Amino acid sequence: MFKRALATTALALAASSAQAITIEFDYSYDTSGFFTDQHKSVMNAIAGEFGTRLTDSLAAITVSSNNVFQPRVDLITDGTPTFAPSQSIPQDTLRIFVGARSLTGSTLAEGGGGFSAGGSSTFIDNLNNRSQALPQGLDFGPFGGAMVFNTATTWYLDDNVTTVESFSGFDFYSTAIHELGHVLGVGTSAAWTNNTSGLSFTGATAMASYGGPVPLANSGHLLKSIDSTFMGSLQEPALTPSITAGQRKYFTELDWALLSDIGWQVAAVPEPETWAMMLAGLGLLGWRLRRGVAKTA
Ligand SMILES: [Ca+2]
Ligand SMILES: [Ca+2]
Ligand SMILES: [Zn+2]
Repeated sequence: MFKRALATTALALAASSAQAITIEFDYSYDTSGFFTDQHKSVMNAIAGEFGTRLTDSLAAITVSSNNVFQPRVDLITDGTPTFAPSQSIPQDTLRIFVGARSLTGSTLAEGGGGFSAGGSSTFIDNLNNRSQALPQGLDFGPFGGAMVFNTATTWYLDDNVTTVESFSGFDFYSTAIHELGHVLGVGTSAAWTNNTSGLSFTGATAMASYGGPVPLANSGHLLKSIDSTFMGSLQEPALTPSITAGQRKYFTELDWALLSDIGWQVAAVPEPETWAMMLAGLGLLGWRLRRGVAKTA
């Protein structure tokens, strides 16, 4: 239903003048071998899409013998956490550790982030906001985070996520962009909390998009009955609590507005053909709560 032919009009690549974010997915802790080339292809498409539309400026994280940063690579809250070795992250880069395990109940995946660190206050401050505008807590600037997918789920792996076909199973792309929203701070950051009032999100960009305070289903998700738009078509946002088998959900304008309100610089809505290029990867070469997305019957 979002299938579109390439337009014949000339296209200005407006996004190319902005500073793109590099999204690195780190598979080195995928010990179960969940991520096949098909999975990685979807993740690469997402890295292209989000890396191009997020136009922020993130300071580098540079570790030393005194300044230690160990990203958390699991999202397990009921066991011993696993941290990666201390590591630096280049400027304008987000490093997201991805893996899979059997998740209980109806949870399809979880996303969030955390780390263990020690060092100077300047170093620690930079881990928390990567030189975003002060005061802290309004402009979220993480190192990246972690995402874990349920190995027990029957996933649909689309070899071209710009087209929607009939499918069974749960859409890996839709689930991954939902979790990426959490990694980027939706429901998991002080900037998010500071823009909520009870079960309403009151960030200015989102309110302008929705037409008033945006109703939430819980502290980290939009109400499922909300509609926004993707490429001009009405769609349930990506950041509602659940998705149905056979359902594709793209990141709607309201989802992007949430990111804008928690401090991300977001490029203008791309033309459909630009968006397709971004997905093809051609556009441009503290502890936070974990959040899940559930499946609906
Ligand atoms: Ca497709
Ligand atoms: Ca920012
Ligand atoms: Zn969620």
